[in-house]
Parts: sequence; C-alpha cells; structure tokens
Amino acid sequence: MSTLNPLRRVVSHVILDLDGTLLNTDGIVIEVLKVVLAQYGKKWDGKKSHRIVGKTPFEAASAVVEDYELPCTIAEFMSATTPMFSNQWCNIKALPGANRLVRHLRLKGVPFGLASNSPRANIDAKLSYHHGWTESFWAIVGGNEVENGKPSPDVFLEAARRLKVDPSNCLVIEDSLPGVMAGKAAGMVVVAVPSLPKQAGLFNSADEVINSLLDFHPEKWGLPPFDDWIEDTLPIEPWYIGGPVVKGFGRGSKVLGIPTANLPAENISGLLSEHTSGVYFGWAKLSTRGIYKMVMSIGWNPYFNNTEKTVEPWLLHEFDDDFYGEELRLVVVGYIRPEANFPSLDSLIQRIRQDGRIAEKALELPIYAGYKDDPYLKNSFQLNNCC
Ligand code: ADP
Ligand code: RBF
Ligand code: MG
Repeated sequence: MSTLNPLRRVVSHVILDLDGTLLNTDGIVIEVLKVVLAQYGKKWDGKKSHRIVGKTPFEAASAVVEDYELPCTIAEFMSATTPMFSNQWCNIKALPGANRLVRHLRLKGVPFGLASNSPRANIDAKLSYHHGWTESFWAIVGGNEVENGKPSPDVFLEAARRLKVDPSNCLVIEDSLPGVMAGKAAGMVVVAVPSLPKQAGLFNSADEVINSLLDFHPEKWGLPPFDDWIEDTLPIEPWYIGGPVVKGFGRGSKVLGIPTANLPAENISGLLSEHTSGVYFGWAKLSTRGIYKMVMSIGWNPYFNNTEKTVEPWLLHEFDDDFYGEELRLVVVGYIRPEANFPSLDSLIQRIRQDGRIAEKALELPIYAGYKDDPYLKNSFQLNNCC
C-alpha cells in the first residue's frame, strides 16, 4: 500500500534548520537573556519569545533592546551576551527525535543539508557537541555566508546550490515563522515543527505542521520511512521523573473517568522543557504498592486549553483509594502520538482508552518490558526523585 498522497510533492533532498529544530537552543537563550535583563532591572516576559525565535543574532538583539527599552546600543548588548551564549553551547541538548532523524537520513543515503541564520562559526561550535552530526551534512550554510538571513530564501537557495539540486526537490524542516517563509520563498516543501506552544495556527503557509520531530513521516514526501515504530509505538531513550503525588486540575476522574496522578511542578519543570508534548507510556512505581503499567500525556491538553504544561500519568490498574502524597516514580520508554483536540469529550475519552490499550500491549514487548526492573524503580525511595 502506498502512503503517498497524489497531491503531495515528492522530494529527494532535505534541508534542516538548526536552532529550535534540531537543538533546544531556546531554553539556553532565555536563561542568558533573563540574567542580562536582570542586570538592567528588567524581567523576562515569555510572551515575547516569538520576537526572537528564528531571527539573526542582530535582529534578535535589536528586538530585545527595543522591547525592554534597554539603555544601551544593540552593539553593547551583543558584546555582553555573545560570550555568555558561547559558554552555554556545550549545554544545548538535541531536541527529541533530532538524533534519530540525522541518523535515519544518513543511513538511508538521503542527501541533506543544514541552513541556519546563525553565523557559520557558531553553527560549527554548536554541532561539535553532537556526535556524528557535522560529518553527516552534505552542506552547511550559515547566515553570514549569504546576503540576507531568513525570511529571505538565500540560505536555503545556497544550500540547494551546494547540494546540486533544484530547490523544488528540497524539503525544509523549520521551527520558526521566518524560517518557514524563507523555505516557501525558495520554492521548497516546508514542514513546520513550531518550537513555541500553541502557534500551529500561524504556520498555515507550511505544507505540513507537526508537533515534534517524532511525528515526521518522511514517506509522505517520497523519502524512505523510519523503520523503528513497533505496534503503534516508538521506542525512545528512556527518561525518569518522580515525586510525591499532588492535586491536579480536579477533572481526571470527575470529567473523564480517567484519574491522572500529578507530580509537583518544581520536580518536573526541567524535564518538561526538554520533552515535547504528546502521549507517552512506561512503568510507574508507587512506593508502598508496587510497579504498574502507565500511559500519560505531556502538554497543554488542547481539549481543555490549559495554560500550563503538565504531565498526566494514568496508571493502568484499578486502585481502591487515592494515593495523594505517596512517592511516584516513572520510567518513560515510548511514544504514541501528539496531543490532539477532539470534537467531543467522548471522543477524547475513547482515544485515551485506546492509548491505554496500546501501552498495555506494548509494555509486554521485550524492548519495553525490561524497564520494569530499572534500578530507578527498584532502589530505595530515600534517594530522592529526579535523575
Ligand atoms: P487530580 O485533579 O488530583 O489530578 P484526578 O481526578 O485526576 O485528580 O485523580 C487523580 C488521583 O486519583 C491520583 O492523584 C491518585 O491519588 C488517584 N488514582 C486512583 N487511581 C488512579 C490511577 N489508576 N491512575 C492515576 N491516579 C489514580
Ligand atoms: N488531553 C487532550 O486535550 N488531548 C489529548 O490528546 C490527550 N491525550 C491524553 C492521553 C492520555 C493517555 C492521558 C492519560 C491523558 C490525555 N489527555 C489529553 C489529558 C486529559 O485531558 C487530562 O488527563 C485531563 O485534562 C485531566 O487533567
Ligand atoms: Mg490528574
């Protein structure tokens, strides 16, 4: 069976953006800006993130100086922040699915390049911390190597020129609006993977909007498919969270009939910013009761349009009573799907129950079953919560 939609264009080459698409740069940028703004007695405003995402360093600096009415020139601001950013490059993590994508394109022989608004020297420095990346790209183009940065198409056109391919045969993956505009202006197919939450609506010029790289299906565009999905699940590098069970939104059992045991925000905020929203599963341990299968959502629960990103683990077991205050530990081992909105509460409930059945079955597979014996679940609970 072919999964190719006849209306979809087929491509042969891929061009990736770096910051916000492959690398979780935004967190580092925000940390640095918080420190610098504090020196001027100002406070970072998360709602202004869109003013810097996808911009060249100079444009981003001018936006901050202007928005926060800083009493300095753009050049002064940049000479303060540039060394601070450079010091942080070693701490920038790959986004979920980035290593998997780079490895896949390389192993399948798909020619792929990198096109970023960052200066080439910065790109090289950032890539050097990610094993096997630099040598995987067939071409790398920095913002300083062309006349104009994104949203101008220059970086993408230059990447296509170096890849020796017609721009119309290229697929761009981009997290930012200027990047999507640049890819479209270059005549390329563009898959947007917005790095800021609740922004999907702004990306209507993209050919497809996905929630994370885990949701990229190359075969839709005539490229070789990933072959790591198993029984509707995608194995991921396991990650670990824990803490005492606290009160959530008060609607899991009441509204959905599906209780979800919430963890304290302060225990999970770092991990939450590292992991993209979606439905995941794994193993859960309750200190005094035992180890259970678990399926959970991470994100803003689009159906309820929450303002906070939360983790909502549903333990796949009938309990006779609540367990607020008990220590809960989770090993998250696989991914099922992006969070979605639903036309009715009943369709949301049906979908969550289906996620439960998928997780229940998948956790029997050897690739996931072994994590039931993970030391994080077995060890004494004195050791505290997070790894
Ligand atoms: P809250 O608003 O606190 O999240 P919920 O209605 O989602 O309320 O219920 C969650 C609570 O229900 C958990 O904190 C836990 O004490 C209890 N609970 C009982 N069974 C389960 C289960 N199978 N999975 C998760 N939590 C459960
Ligand atoms: N909420 C959504 O709005 N969209 C979803 O796709 C979604 N998927 C979920 C999948 C699972 C396995 C679980 C346990 C919850 C999911 N929820 C989703 C969250 C649900 O809305 C949440 O548990 C309640 O809002 C309780 O606060
Ligand atoms: Mg809950």
